[in-house]
Amino acid sequence: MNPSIKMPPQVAWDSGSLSGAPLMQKTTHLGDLNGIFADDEAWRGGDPALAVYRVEMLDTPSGDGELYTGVTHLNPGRVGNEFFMTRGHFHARREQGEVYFGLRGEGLLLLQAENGQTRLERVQPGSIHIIPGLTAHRLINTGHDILSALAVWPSIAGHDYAALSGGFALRVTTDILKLMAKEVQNG
Ligand code: PAN
Ligand code: ZN
Repeated sequence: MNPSIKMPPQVAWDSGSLSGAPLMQKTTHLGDLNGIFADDEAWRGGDPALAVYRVEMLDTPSGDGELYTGVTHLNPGRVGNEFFMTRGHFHARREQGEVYFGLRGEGLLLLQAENGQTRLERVQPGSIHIIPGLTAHRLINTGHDILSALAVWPSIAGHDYAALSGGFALRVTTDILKLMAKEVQNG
C-alpha cells in the first residue's frame, strides 16, 4: 500500500491566518478589559464594542501530552497613553511553558516571574520567544499594524488570569517606549 500524504494546517506568514483545519475563534473587546489599563477614565471613554484582539486556534484534542496552537491578532491602539495589549496570564499549571513566534507587526512580549521581576522581548516577524514555566506573559502592540504571533502550549497548562488582577509590575506607555528607545541609542 502506498503511504498517503496528509495536508497539514497552514499559517499564512504575511497575515498570520490559520487555515486547512477546524478552527476556534475568540475576540476580546475593549469592554471586556475592565481593570486592565491604568487609565480607567480613558478606558470608560472608549467604545466597549471595539475589538482589541482575536485568537484563532486549531481545534485539536486536549489532555496529557497534547499541544494547542493559536494565533493572536492584536490590533494597534492605545487606552490613554498605554498600548493595546492582551489580558496576560500565568498558566494555571504554573510549571508549563509556551513558545511564541512573531509573524506580523511589531510589539513586545512582557514576561513576569512570580517574584514580580519583569523583562521585555521585541516581537517582530520571525522572532522566537521561549516562555519558561512560572512566567506570566502578555503581548503589547507598539506599532501601527496588527501584531500577530503564533503560540504553541501544552493543553493541560490552563490560564490563571486572577493571579494578575492587580496588574503586571510594568506598563508600556508611549513615554516608557521613548525612554527605552533613547537607552538603546545611547547604548
Ligand atoms: C495565548 C493567549 C492569547 C490571548 O494563546 O491566550 O495571546 O491572551 P490572554 O489569554 O492573556 O487573553 C497563550 O498565551 N496561551 O497560553
Ligand atoms: Zn499562555
